[in-house]
Amino acid sequence: MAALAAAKLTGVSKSSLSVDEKVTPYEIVTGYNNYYEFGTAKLDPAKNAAKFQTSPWTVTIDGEVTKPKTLDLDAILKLAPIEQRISRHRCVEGWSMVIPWLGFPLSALLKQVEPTSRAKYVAFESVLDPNQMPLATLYHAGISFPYLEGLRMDEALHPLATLAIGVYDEVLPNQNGAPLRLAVPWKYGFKSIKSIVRIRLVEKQPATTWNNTWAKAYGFYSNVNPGRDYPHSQKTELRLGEPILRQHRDTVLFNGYGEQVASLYAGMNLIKEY
Ligand SMILES: Nc1nc2c(c(=O)[nH]1)N[C@H]1C(S)=C(S)[C@@H](COP(=O)(O)O)O[C@H]1N2
Ligand SMILES: [Mo]
Repeated sequence: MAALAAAKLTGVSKSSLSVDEKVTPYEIVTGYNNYYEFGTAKLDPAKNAAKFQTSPWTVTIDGEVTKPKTLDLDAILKLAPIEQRISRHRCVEGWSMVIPWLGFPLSALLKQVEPTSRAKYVAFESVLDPNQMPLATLYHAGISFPYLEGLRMDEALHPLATLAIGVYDEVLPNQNGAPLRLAVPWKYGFKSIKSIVRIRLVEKQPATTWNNTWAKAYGFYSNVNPGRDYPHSQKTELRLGEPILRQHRDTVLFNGYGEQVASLYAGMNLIKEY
């Protein structure tokens, strides 16, 4: 039997939030991945997640909300028009890409549950299925599972905080976090949590995986910041898929999205509150 072709998404509009930069080739975006539940080497997720079952899928959204909900993927896809959002992606490891996500603002999902005034943060949780993810253990990956992430409420409601359901012109490949993941382009890539099953609106800053693992290196905010070197220099990055002489570039504060997001951090010391 022939392999099923990836489902194409049509009727997509172009977001004005896209960057005008050369998009990273498909083979790199979908072949060079971090998804530790499926192994820690860059080529592992594409191989090991190939048979991961993403249907049926539900996301439960609860906590400090008036209308807690469990939505299936079809319901989520109907919440807002699907846009192409071409975004920079900067991993804390020092490489970067430009990824054409398909999705819509995370705020469209959060508004559904009517957050209360006590909702100050949003906590996200990835799927954890030991049967389908034998490598998702502290022993194999060096981090604990389920993978957890979080945003401050105002960050989560920012129009650049994207709920991605596709990449290029198709539904998300499993290795990219099918069927839905975050893309928070002004922060290091590990904030962009994959394969989300639970979202909780909470009063206090939630625990997050990489912060739990090594707090001195990985802060809750983890905004891209060439001025804060820990755990190694973050001043430059390697843009994957570019000719060798053009690969090296200077890393920019907030990954180049300062004009849109700097006001979220007015009055904060971004070296101390990293
Ligand atoms: N659940 C989960 N989400 C995750 C990760 C992970 O290991 N598990 N890796 C993060 C890291 S470090 C990066 S750089 C991005 C990579 O996304 P991509 O493979 O689609 O480029 O996913 C992030 N989201
Ligand atoms: Mo990353």
